Amino acid sequence: MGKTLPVEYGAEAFIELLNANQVDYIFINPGSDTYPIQEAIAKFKVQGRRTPEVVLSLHETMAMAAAHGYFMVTGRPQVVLVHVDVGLQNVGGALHNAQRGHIGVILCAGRAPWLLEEPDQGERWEFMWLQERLDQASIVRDYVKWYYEVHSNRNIHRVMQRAFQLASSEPCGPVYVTLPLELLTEKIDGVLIPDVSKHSPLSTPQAEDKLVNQVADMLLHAQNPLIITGDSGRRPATIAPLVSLAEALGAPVVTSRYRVNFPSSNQMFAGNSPNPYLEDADVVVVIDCEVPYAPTQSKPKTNAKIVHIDVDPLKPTIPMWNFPADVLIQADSSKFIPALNQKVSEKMTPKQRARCQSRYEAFSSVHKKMKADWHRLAEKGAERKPISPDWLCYCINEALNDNTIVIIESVTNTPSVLRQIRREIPGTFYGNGGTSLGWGLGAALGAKLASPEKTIITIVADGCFIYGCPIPSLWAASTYKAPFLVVILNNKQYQFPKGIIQKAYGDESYSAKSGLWIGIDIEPSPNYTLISEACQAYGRRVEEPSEFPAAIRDALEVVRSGKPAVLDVIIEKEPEASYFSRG
Ligand SMILES: Cc1ncc(C[n+]2csc(CCOP(=O)(O)OP(=O)(O)O)c2C)c(N)n1
Ligand SMILES: [Mg+2]
Repeated sequence: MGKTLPVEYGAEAFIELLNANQVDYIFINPGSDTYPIQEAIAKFKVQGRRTPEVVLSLHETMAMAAAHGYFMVTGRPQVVLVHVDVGLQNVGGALHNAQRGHIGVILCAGRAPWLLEEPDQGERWEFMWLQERLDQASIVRDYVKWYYEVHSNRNIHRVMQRAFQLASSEPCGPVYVTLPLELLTEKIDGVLIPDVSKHSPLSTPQAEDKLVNQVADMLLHAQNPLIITGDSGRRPATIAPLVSLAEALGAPVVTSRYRVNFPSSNQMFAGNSPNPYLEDADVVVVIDCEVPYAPTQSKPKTNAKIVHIDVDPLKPTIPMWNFPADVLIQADSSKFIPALNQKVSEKMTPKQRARCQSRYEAFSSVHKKMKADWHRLAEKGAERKPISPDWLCYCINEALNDNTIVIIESVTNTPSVLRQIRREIPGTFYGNGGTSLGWGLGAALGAKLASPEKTIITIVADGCFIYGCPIPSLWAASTYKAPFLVVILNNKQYQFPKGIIQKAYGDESYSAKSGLWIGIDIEPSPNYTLISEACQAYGRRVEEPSEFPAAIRDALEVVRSGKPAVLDVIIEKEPEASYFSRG
């Protein structure tokens, strides 16, 4: 049974429903339709009643990225509140990121008033005719799990409860709710607060024992097993049994660039690309992956046995998802992996154990060589100017501790980040699950709000820094005392689209021969230091490789003292072993 709370207006009912669902933050960009909610929050604060805190988001992209960052750290959906159709349009690609990253968010927007008459409070302004759409939800429909417009305050509690339940049920994702002005300003007596425990997220599936047994047998008979993980580390309970399983089998584990799925110091850690191993593997276990490999780069041999484990293994939101699988299992990996680990250890014969042990030793040597090569790559770049990204990331790694969360949006320099930045502890490393650039700064803000005791570093490419709404993000970081460090990998260009031209047309292209790279150069590079200082952040440009270790130490000091900081590091344009030369 729920309970009724006294409230005077629909907007206050909305706030009480957020309270009931323990929403900590509303990331708001207001408009002519959100004022009843703003007024309700002011009233609650004056009256000493609980209300989510408000983060004024000076761009909607930042609002969504911050809610993304908050969810990825806590697993709890927050609210993004924007202005009618135009605000929703501005959320833009940040919603794509939330959808592809399985991030629970309650996205809300007002709409132009239904009525042409004056509302009870407020006014029907002239621009409201322009803001009404035939189908406002169509702006976001393809990116959300569910959408709805509240039709009556008599069931606003049901609508909001369903929104929370859907956003936080696996696979998690954003949902969208339209809040009509007439309802927010409507006088009401109270709001029914549902018993939240009766609307909890869906319990996740545990695969049948028969399937666990089948996969265990496949692995125990394998000559060359390979494990590929996507974002299984979002559930920290997967990590210890995955370590134990990989060690027992002597099976290499490839991890994605999104999460700590497997400790990088472990001897079975195989890096972040399946390409070097895929063609030799006879059994491939794919866990929680949207895209396990790119078939144009490498693919499993035709007689390899392939297992996919995912809570949503068919990926219905990806129109063509045609990865072959001998066994396609719908299961929560935090339940499946421990069961598989247990089964493998129960069934392993002494002969199999000996084979796994020798495989373990053989792969340990591969791991050691890989690490030594990576180290050499960093050392080789130590004196290079412009700064080598491998050496830069090596220095960042030296400055980290276990209390630091690293958030990356490093585009073509992601291989350097992944090679040099070692993360062992779950929840200390995140990447964007989607592809819309401009995520890193907002995500860092959300992560800092979610874990004020941690130090947050975001490593972003120069293009991403600009897309990432630096003024709104740094302003919010400073205003809401949520400081983080930004390291800009400034290659003064869009290296990725340049690489695409190079791959497509080769050295004989007009672009290559003339040096006319159209739509690529960000030169002169904007003065990111001045932008940072304009937002009460510390800013420093670093061009000398030898200066960077001291620069990051100083910048971290600044951040720990409560001020955001930005290091604009000028790096090589086309480094060795970049995204386009990956193995
Ligand atoms: C919102 C958005 N717009 C455009 C793109 C296409 N795009 C992919 S990579 C890239 C260039 C990124 O440049 P930068 O952030 O400097 O990284 P670099 O390629 O230099 O490593 C662009 C424009 C995108 N993914 N997202
Ligand atoms: Mg760039």
